[in-house]
Amino acid sequence: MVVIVLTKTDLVEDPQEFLRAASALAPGVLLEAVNALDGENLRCLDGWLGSGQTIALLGSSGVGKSTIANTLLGNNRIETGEIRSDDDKGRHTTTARSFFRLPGGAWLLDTPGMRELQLTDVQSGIDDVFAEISELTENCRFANCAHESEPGCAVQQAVDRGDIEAARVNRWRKLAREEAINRESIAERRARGKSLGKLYKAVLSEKKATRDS
Ligand SMILES: Nc1nc2c(ncn2[C@@H]2O[C@H](COP(=O)(O)OP(=O)(O)OP(=O)(O)O)[C@@H](O)[C@H]2O)c(=O)[nH]1
Ligand SMILES: [Mg+2]
Ligand SMILES: [Zn+2]
Repeated sequence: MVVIVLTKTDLVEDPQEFLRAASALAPGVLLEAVNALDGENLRCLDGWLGSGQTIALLGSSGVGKSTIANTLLGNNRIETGEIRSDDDKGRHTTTARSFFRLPGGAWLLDTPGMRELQLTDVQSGIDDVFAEISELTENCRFANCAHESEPGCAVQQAVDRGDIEAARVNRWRKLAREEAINRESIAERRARGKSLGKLYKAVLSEKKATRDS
């Protein structure tokens, strides 16, 4: 489950315009807008922070991931960094993943700002977010349709009719392609005998260490 959290509402007059832009990118996705410095304001996230939940904060450097974590934790134990004044970008303050147990019982993973988002195993997520497009693909004439310029492509026809925005189809195609490439390279990596097991183990032992400390 993905929730888009817009931060820094206190710095704009009307966050509505940003909420609208975000929801246009991904119709149907859950959205919240917060002032990450204000605990009361973060109460809107409580629904995802119950006992037994594990959540990860993802986003570019400087957006306020660690600030959200600090406010939820009720202290300032995680270092945060002012954004650069010249280009408003973050300074990559957080450099490693870390796990925290929140007062409400959830586990929170703070992560370094993304330089690049790599997708893996997200086919079902793509199908959810672009449900209307993946449904259409079932009507393409060819089972292996690339939805570019094939005859009888139901996706292209929907674009031509004006039923779907071409830009949305492009975003979908880009993600689908990236997913396919990553899926392939992961399969190769696994075949070479490396596994993600190490990473999972590290996360689990960190989780355990935090719980025991
Ligand atoms: N006014 C305001 N400032 C915020 C808010 N959220 C974060 N900030 C500020 O934005 C700057 C960056 O916040 P961080 O929490 O360090 O950002 P981050 O996403 O953890 O960044 P990296 O660790 O570099 O990936 C800090 O100066 C925060 O105080 C907010 O909702 N309102
Ligand atoms: Mg951070
Ligand atoms: Zn097609």
